[in-house]
Amino acid sequence: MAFRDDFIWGAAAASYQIEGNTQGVDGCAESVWDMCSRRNGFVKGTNTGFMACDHYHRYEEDVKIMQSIALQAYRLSIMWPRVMPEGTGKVNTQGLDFYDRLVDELLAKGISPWVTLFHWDYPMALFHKGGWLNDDSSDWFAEYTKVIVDRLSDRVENWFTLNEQACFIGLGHQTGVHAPGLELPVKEVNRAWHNALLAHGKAVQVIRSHSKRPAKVGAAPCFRTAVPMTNSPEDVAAAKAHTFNVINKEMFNASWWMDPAFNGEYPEDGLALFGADAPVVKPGDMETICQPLDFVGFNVYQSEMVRATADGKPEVAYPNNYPKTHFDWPITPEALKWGTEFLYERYHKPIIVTENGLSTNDWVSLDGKVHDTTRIDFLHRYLLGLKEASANGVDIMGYFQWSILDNFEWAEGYKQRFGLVHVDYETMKRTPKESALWYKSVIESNGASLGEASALQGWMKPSDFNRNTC
Ligand code: GCO
Repeated sequence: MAFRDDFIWGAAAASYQIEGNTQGVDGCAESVWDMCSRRNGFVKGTNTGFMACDHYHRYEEDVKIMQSIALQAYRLSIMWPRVMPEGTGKVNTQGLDFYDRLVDELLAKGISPWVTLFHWDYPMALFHKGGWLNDDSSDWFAEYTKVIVDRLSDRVENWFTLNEQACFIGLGHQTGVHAPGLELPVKEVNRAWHNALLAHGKAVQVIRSHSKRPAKVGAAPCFRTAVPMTNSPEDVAAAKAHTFNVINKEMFNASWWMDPAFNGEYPEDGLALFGADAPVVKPGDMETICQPLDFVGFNVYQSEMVRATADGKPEVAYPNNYPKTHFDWPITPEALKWGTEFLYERYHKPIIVTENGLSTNDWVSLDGKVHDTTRIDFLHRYLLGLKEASANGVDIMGYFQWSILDNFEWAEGYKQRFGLVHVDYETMKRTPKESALWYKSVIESNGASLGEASALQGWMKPSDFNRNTC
């Protein structure tokens, strides 16, 4: 079996990374990413997201490009402080109107909007009140969610609550390399973690109870994934264990997010590892967090390679001479095969790939085109991995390439280009890359143009890995 007949082919982007016009424009207030953009050295090259791709003013042109690529769906996010400058209370109608226009424009061009409520642009006004550490933060998020659902749910049917909690809590509150740039002790990190999970649960409740159309809801988490070095049952079991075991006190252990959201409990090994630093769970919290979801969103770019030691324990095999992206991430197309299989086996929900893509350093050639052949090969291989999982019976609903446009890559500034469309940040000129045309042919053939998944075999060579390094 190839991809299902109603497979959803899309691309994604996020408000702060493309919209720009954050600095008071039409009443937009600052987010924690604006604050960190102002902090010297936080973002490479002293770049900021203040103007990004100016999508706020150029959305019509951008949607037209999406249509020319034959996109069926577009995953967008809403900038909370654009809509509610104080985070709660007063609604900024001008800000909300923008998303109204965007949704209408997408629908007019036959593109289905998939809305992410939160993709990291947290209102500064709420950060001043303690942000995710404040135990009222999940109620603030529920209030904001209601405003969005009241306005858009007559047209929007598909929702994601939070994007990558592991990043905005783990990188934002633990290692401090993302906004708001905090380096808190684990106990406080877990407090913010638990509040964000509660926010997810309450948002699902609000969507379900207020949506004007039957709504489908999920989230878009990210976490450490693993692929086995070989297909031996021992290596496969080791890769699975490495994916779900809570192996450290960072926030990238899959089950630390997925088990509460899907099963209503924190995993035992995580509770044991965190001990007194584990989240404080009040009566009813886990019921609030564990709301019925329609799908598992899966953001995936790379995997660790894992093999079994002689006694069956997972061991990471570190790549030596191995192809890497401009970000220095190993290229592991099998992540889409094994990652989706492992998730499906454990949580039994349809899977939608909410992000996947390659960062390069593309430029416009003398002939006026962008020849991004590496992106084509990257997407081709990863999609073959996904096709194989689908052939093996994993219920895969769709795929969102990251990203429609080159954009503000957080602490990396504009250095990493992930787009199907090149953006000249001086002139804001958009140039669809060769990969955009290629992706169109994949969409139009529902993945048939990718060929057989077996072409992927032999990509990962054991000789590319060192046995004893770490
Ligand atoms: C993330 C975010 C995206 C990134 C993308 C590439 O995963 O960090 O969801 O906003 O831009 O993943 O790093």
